[in-house]
Amino acid sequence: MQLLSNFLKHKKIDTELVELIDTLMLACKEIALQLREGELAGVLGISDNTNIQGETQKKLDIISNEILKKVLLDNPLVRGVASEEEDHAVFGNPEGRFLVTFDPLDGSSNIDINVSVGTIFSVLEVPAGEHEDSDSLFLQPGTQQLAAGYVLYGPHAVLSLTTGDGVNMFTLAHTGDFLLTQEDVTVPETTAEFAINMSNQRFWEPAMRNYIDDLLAGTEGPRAQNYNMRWIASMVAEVHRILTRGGLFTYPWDSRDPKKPGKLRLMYEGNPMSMLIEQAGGVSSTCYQRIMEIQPEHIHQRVSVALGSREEVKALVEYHQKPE
Ligand code: AHM
Ligand code: MG
Repeated sequence: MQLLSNFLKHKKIDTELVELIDTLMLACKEIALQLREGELAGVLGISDNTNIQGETQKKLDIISNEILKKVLLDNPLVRGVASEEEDHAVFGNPEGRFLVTFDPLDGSSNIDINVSVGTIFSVLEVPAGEHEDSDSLFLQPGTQQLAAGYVLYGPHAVLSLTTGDGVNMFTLAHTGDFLLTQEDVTVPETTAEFAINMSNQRFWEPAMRNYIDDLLAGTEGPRAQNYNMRWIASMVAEVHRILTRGGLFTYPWDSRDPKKPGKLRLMYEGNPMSMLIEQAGGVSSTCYQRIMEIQPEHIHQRVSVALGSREEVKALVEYHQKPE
């Protein structure tokens, strides 16, 4: 089985990018170790802090964020990092070439119940020209990503990675190496499985309500097949399922906070997951536009997300094009 770095070298990926990915994996291995011991390491439960989005931080949100920040900023290739858990971007080497955004521990509401969580990351390049250190360096559409991926900390830890030439998966071995386990992952074009938090139904737009009603009608309804539903409340685990066997995942806009375009964050969740899904042949949309074409206005921007199997996401988007 091939080592991650050998695989990337064989694919002739830019050697600096390979080095950066190795650095990211060093941090993720440390996070995996912290997670493994749970209660024994005293890392479960909430902290006294809230993040910029007003969410209470779990102890492991903070620990994972600190590990990623430290390990990445120690690498001179890194100009700066932007994290879901930091108010503003944090900067390292002024000559660094890369910008990294991350959600250090996605699905952290699941930590205390020992359900899968993950680290999501996206790599951008510092734009050409003279720029001062500021959040604005990161405000690039998802189409500019050089690489994106996640490490899912489940029964085993798995990296799903794209550098813009397909998606490959690597499993963390007991030796501490990530080994290639799935090459050229593709999302099946059709599916009969969807993922949405149904408890928010009364807050959705009519188009989303109509679409889900039609799925629930099964063979009796216009979609003419029975659908199965899953909701893990860890996007990283839902996307892993979709990359593995297809499906549709959506966290749509809802009227609980009409000013926010959704719950998920464009730069830490929307863009990296969209790049993975598109690179595996799937579709990722807000239901109105391709997520990766959105020009971000601020680093913590939210976005409505619908991604997964090509035909199913297209069907959902069509519901949003029909007049009400
Ligand atoms: P987080 O980054 O704070 O963990 O929030 C994002 C998570 C996603 O992983 C998941 O899809 C969603 O929030 C679950 O939300 P809900 O609790 O509304 O089901
Ligand atoms: Mg998250």
